[in-house]
Amino acid sequence: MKQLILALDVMDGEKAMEIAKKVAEHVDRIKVNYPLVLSAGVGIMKRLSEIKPVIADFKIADVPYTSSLIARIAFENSAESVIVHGFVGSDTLREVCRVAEEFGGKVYAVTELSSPGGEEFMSAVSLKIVEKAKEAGCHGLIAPSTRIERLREIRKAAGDMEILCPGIGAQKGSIEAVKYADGIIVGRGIYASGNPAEEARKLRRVLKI
Ligand code: NUP
Repeated sequence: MKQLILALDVMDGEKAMEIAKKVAEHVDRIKVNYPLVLSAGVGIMKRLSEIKPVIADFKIADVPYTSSLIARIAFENSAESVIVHGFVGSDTLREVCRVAEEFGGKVYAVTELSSPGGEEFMSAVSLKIVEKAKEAGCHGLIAPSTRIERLREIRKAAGDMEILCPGIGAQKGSIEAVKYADGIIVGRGIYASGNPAEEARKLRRVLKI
């Protein structure tokens, strides 16, 4: 079953809860990121996790020890998974996976950012990132819906690893991404619309997920 994941990048905790409750029946998981957690506090993750499983998109990108602390904070605050940058290399990837395992959590590694800048440096190494993420024990990958030809390559290299794709909606990613992805991440296209529940429902229909 392919998933629809809400990227809840609003900056008010109560607003986040309100949107999460409204869209709950149409989305599979909720992804939080710095804008919400830095504004509302880390406790928002536990509250949201009572509605849907929470992915902590902290794009962890530090030395192994510091990265392990960040991952631990995410899991201790009810995250079911964390996102780590793939370019950090094997040692950090392994350390984050080790912490995740303690909590029965999952780790997704960013291959190349969906934004245009993702092509400047990351595209050149993203297939290598796939290999390192797989070796380190990452459960899945984040890959762009904005560059379908890259996504196709990443899927080929990833085998049966889970792939989550951001970019559909505000970043003009292609809905063709759904062919290669296990989950589609949408933020502004849902939460910034007049009717988030209706938008999420429509997206499911358009994406046939
Ligand atoms: O490559 C990535 N692109 C991306 O947009 C990796 C990500 N984690 N994201 C995140 O997905 C981004 O930080 C935001 O939280 C979400 C996309 O939101 P939107 O562009 O649909 O509003």
